Amino acid sequence: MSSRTVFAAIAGRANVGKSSLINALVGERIAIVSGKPQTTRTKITGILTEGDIQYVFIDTPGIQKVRNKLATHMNNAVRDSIPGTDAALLVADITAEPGEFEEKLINALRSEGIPVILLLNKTDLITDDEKKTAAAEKYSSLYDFAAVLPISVLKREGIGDVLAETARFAKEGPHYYPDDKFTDQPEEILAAEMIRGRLFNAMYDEIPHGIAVTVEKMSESVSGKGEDILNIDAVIYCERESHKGMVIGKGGAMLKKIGSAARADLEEFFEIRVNLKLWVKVKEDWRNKESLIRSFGLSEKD
Ligand SMILES: Nc1nc2c(ncn2[C@@H]2O[C@H](COP(=O)(O)OP(=O)(O)OP(=O)(O)O)[C@@H](O)[C@H]2O)c(=O)[nH]1
Ligand SMILES: [Mg+2]
Repeated sequence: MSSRTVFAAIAGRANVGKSSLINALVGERIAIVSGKPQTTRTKITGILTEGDIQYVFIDTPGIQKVRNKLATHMNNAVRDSIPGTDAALLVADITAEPGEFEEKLINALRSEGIPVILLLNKTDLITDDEKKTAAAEKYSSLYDFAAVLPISVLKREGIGDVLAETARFAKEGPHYYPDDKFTDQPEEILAAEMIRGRLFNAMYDEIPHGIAVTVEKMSESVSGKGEDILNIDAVIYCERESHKGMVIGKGGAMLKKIGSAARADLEEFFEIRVNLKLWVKVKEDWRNKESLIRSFGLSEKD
């Protein structure tokens, strides 16, 4: 049987559902999802192998106005993800008009000569079919898309169509990754992101954007009862003392809540008992310090 591989970048403005989509496509929670814009900070590879075809999807941060050095790195991660891919999946919110961000992205994709599949996500939010068609028409006047698909990642509608359209751009050749691999992210990064995801979701209204999580140590041991345990030591970095206080919460309540939710996620993902230790530290203005951005694994140059 001949084998084929397709590389597809997932791009779009913040909060449109790119990370939700990569998780749905791959069938694993490899990218964190939140209702807050600018959740994803680096590019994340999700892999799906079905029969002879391997899909390599690259989730990217939502493009944004540059407010600090981290934002520049996030936008660069998008720019660096596009060249060399066989197709781009441009995700947009079907309830919103195309704007400056979409036009910029479309222009960048046009200049790279990459076929673009437009995914109009969140169809579950509109019941009127005419509105769906109107959105598709508005976008279609901007570019000659390879396909325009209305989808709802939330309802799992249209995911199969996304795969079918992406498969059209697959190229003959050996698979790039082993067939059972679903992400190229190291375990430490996956674990750190799961913790950051819980922080984002537990502190929805007050969460400061300047939060980073690093996993300092991951090691396995055996408990007194002979049970395998994964020990994870992680540090939550905040930009200010006041933020640290918020993350810890009254009597440590918030940190406890985040810790136990994150531990449950980690146990489900790694399929092993997890002993999670969390520390909270302050690194002032880290989002403007290149060395810290790099040490948190957020520099695209690494
Ligand atoms: N109603 C609805 N909500 C959705 C759908 N897909 C994703 N969402 C929600 O949209 C929000 C943003 O989802 P993400 O997947 O984090 O979006 P993103 O594009 O990766 O965002 P950034 O990483 O910040 O650029 C979350 O609250 C999701 O639950 C959908 O099909 N319908
Ligand atoms: Mg995302």
